[in-house]
Amino acid sequence: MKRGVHDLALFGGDAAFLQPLYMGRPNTGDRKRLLDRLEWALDNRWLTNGGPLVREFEQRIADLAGVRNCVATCNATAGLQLLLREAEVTGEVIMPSMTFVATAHAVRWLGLRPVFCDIDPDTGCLDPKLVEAAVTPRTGAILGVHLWGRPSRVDELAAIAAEHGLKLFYDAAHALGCTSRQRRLGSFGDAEVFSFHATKVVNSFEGGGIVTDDDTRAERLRALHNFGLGHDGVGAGINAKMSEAAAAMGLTSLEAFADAVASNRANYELYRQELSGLPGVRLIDYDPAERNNYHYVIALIDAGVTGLHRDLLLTLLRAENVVAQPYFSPGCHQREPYRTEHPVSLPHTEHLAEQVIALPTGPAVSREDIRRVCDIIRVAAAHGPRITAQAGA
Ligand code: T4K
Repeated sequence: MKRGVHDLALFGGDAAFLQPLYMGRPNTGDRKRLLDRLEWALDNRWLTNGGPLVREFEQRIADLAGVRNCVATCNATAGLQLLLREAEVTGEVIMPSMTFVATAHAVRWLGLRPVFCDIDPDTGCLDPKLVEAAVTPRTGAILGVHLWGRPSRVDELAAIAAEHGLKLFYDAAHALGCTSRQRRLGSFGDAEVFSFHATKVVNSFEGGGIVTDDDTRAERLRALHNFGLGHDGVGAGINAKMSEAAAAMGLTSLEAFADAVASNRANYELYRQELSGLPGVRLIDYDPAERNNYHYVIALIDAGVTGLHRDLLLTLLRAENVVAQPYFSPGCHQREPYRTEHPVSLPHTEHLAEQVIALPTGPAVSREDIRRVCDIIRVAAAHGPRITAQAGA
């Protein structure tokens, strides 16, 4: 018989955490700095349409990515759409399925077809060999994703794009402050898009940033995200601007970025230490030669070894008030409308999606919290088959 979440509590029904422990807690920075900025914007009576706080935020993000231009947007999904629209991409867009569904929906919403390509299991990002094989006369662009801030195979993808005359863009939603061979993510391909959603390492409540070295592209994007005004050549634009309130939060969160990365890294290392040697539970690695923001602590749960499926572990954690997330499962190709419209089998993506779990981290999560989360995982993994039988799973 299937049981409710609370019947599955491992610690005698007493919640291990009295308050929910979330992954994705916002990095809000210094509240006084935020409120001062908001006051300043109100006094200034300039609230949106390329105000001074947005301009300052754009400059800081461009500097961080090591590029000439950043166009701040209302979110990253709209940023991806603007890029594809500006480049007049048609037909098919080759992309991974192992990503948040926003990447695929951004493409589909424009009437383009996402062509899902399997990943390189070492990186979780597009496998260039399979990208090459997926190119057809209908291909309009390649859209890579730097999953969890780990870099895509940027050189190989650039070579494929150049050979076939394709645009190459990156969804860099997770990748602020990360590098590929010491070069900042954000500076590859024709352009990249960061997300500043509340749950990201730097947040502007909602927000995105398109970064590119191409001044003409940036100028056209700037017009396109403001109804196309001021640039007759771009056609019909839309409203995808960032507000001054969002930029106030973005700038404040950015001031806390270095501290957030340091605490994320310490959290990641503690999880690693606590879970090391636990059969069937493995944390994904970050290349020590690269920079990463360590924003995601991703554990892979091998049910064949633990006797406990990832979904049941998520339920057990939830019963103890720990809100972890299956980022990203199922893969986009297994979600509607894609699975009905264009069924495809992607073995590496499916294998990874079956195992993945994003654990609570961020500046609001204490070392004691992490030890307790790991206690729960250890107990669950030690009794996997029995718990599975009891849950009727
Ligand atoms: N590409 C990639 C690879 C992405 O990961 C994303 C977004 C995008 C593109 C699109 O970027 P945007 O257009 O959003 O800028 C969340 C976010 O909504 C989404 O932005 C993010 N990726 C995705 C990974 O996560 P949900 O539906 O899973 O979020 P939700 O509400 O379940 O929250 C996740 C966790 O964060 C929970 O444990 C609660 C906690 N949380 C959340 C919010 C909003 C907080 O503690 N405080 C908060 O304010 O999608």
